[in-house]
Amino acid sequence: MKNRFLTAAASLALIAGAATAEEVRVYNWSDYIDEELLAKFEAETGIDLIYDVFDSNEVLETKMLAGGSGYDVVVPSGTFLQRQISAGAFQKLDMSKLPNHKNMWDVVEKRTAQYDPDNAYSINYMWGTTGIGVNVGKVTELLGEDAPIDSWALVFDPANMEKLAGCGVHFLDAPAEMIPAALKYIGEDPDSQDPDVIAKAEAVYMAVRPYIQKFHSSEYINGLANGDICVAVGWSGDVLQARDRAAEADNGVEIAYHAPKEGAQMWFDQMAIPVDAPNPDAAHTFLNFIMDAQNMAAASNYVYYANGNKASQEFLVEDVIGDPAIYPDAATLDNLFTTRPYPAKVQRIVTRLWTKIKSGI
Ligand code: N2P
Repeated sequence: MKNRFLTAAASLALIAGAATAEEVRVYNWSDYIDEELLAKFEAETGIDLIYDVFDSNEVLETKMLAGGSGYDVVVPSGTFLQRQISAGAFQKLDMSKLPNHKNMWDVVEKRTAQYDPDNAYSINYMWGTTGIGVNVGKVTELLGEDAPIDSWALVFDPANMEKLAGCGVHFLDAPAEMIPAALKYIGEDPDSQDPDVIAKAEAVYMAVRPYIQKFHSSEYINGLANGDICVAVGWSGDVLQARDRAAEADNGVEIAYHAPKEGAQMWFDQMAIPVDAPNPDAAHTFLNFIMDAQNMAAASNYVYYANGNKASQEFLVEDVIGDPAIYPDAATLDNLFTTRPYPAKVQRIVTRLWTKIKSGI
């Protein structure tokens, strides 16, 4: 019993030390990191990492606007980040604590500056597209060899959806991406903030609503991989993870991802530090760890999303850096669009419309 010999002051210091053991609380998207990196962070820094996940920008935004989330690092997409910066939800990054910032990629930084001027509040974690994942075998069995798996018509044309309904179709529960996709399908500006244009999405959804099994933003990964569903409107890397899980299970399920040819949304998920983060120092340590070239490459190699880190590129596997669905070539890039945040009044209209679409009445 060594501690019997400790002085009272030393014991108190120990207790205080235990109570203030450094910890960092990170709130990131689900299926978005190699968990070995989390253990590596703790081993390298001695900081306890509490890692929670979400699958909806709206859920994160509610926490950010309410304040007091208790998180040190959060990961909104660009348009949401922009709105939350305006609301004063984040603190400026202290670049002196981020030596690995030199690894970031100017091509992505130019784009993210649209949401966060000078990239003063955030770093890019990953970026990707919103498109369609299919079980190739089932979809061609139901729609024939020329099934339009690379077109929004697959999921917005009721004639296709009627045939697909039996094998299971999931849509993302992400109005800021799903409304623009429907507008793109009917040839409208996907970035429209005009309530009359936005209203046109209602008819597109109502025509296929009976055939949508579920609106959910993360279950589709396993759903596709297991063969429980055959189509999902989903995020690029998530669908590619489903493809991998199916291949690992060796269950005969072949999954493919397409950013639809009519045009697909490109988004940027940004790591930022809430203004009331309990431990901003540890938050910076986490961000700096993530911006290490090898760590960032390990994350992308695991989740099949592109990142904003130039130095990581030499460590990316060919399956990632060489896949235009992940790192788009010029032709693919040409077909991608971005959106701006909805102003508050338009956002209320979008939220109401989405609730109506989901309820189907
Ligand atoms: C990760 C999904 C992140 C992409 N599962 C959505 N911005």
